[in-house]
Amino acid sequence: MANNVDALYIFLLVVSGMMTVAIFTLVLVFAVRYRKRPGQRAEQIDGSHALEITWSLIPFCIFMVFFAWGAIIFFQERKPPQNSAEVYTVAKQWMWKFEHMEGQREINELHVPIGRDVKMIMTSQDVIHSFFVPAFRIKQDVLPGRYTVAWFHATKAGTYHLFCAEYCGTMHSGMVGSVVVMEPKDYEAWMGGGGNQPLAVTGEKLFTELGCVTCHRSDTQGRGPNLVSIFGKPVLLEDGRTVVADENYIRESILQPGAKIVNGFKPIMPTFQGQISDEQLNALVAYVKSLSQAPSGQTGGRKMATATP
Ligand SMILES: [Cu+2]
Repeated sequence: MANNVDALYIFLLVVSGMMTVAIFTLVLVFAVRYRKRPGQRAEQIDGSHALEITWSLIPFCIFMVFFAWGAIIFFQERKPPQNSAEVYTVAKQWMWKFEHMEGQREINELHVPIGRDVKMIMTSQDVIHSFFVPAFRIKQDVLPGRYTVAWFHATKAGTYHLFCAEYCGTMHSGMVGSVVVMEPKDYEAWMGGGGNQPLAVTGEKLFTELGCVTCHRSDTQGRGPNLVSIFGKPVLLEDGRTVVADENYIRESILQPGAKIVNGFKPIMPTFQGQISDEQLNALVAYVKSLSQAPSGQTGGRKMATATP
């Protein structure tokens, strides 16, 4: 992606440079060539449609190239590929907290392997931050109260700067870190240590502890919707709207259960706003997502927790 961004940027620079040179050259040439001479009078010109159409159409076409090229890159950068490795990210004054699906947690350092698509699912615990890795040419605001997403595919081993690119308070300039890109075998070795609990398993435990499991059952008897295989699918709401069950939808349904009531259910779920941390919320979202993953998915198709009577 970085190469594409650079190519567009260089194209913009070259076109701007050429236009600047052309304009200044013409200013000088015309100033000399059409300078005032004794006895000469100005001639009235009534305009030329051909000329006006030409000087409108050519710049228009050039700008449309900027637009189309930029839009293509924009959509590529916005849309993480399916089956990306996911990293849940919580930004706060003034640090970056990362949690891998396998359960590894890191602060201000993010380890990733070469050649894998990595999707960052990010939220903030306080103010607006911005996830910025200049070497990858990605910058994405990180907001409190919702998820934003960025993704990258690292191609070269090394350690790359990570910055917060949104002024977020006194120590904003210290909110820096690094992305460590490793050879796959080094990454496996790094991952192997620690014996961490996968995020979805943490989520499953919370799902039981918080009592979610008593209403959200995998059979049809539950007072809440069955959550198996809902992720990424359209959900029909009580008011007739249809929304896609993405990360933000699951997040909102936990924090503001009344915001989007699923068709056929009653607004009886209590809110968990202020009662669970962003990390716990991420674990719950990861768990609900894991209920929809094919057995070949990264955490394997999980079965839904069942309430013990
Ligand atoms: Cu910040």
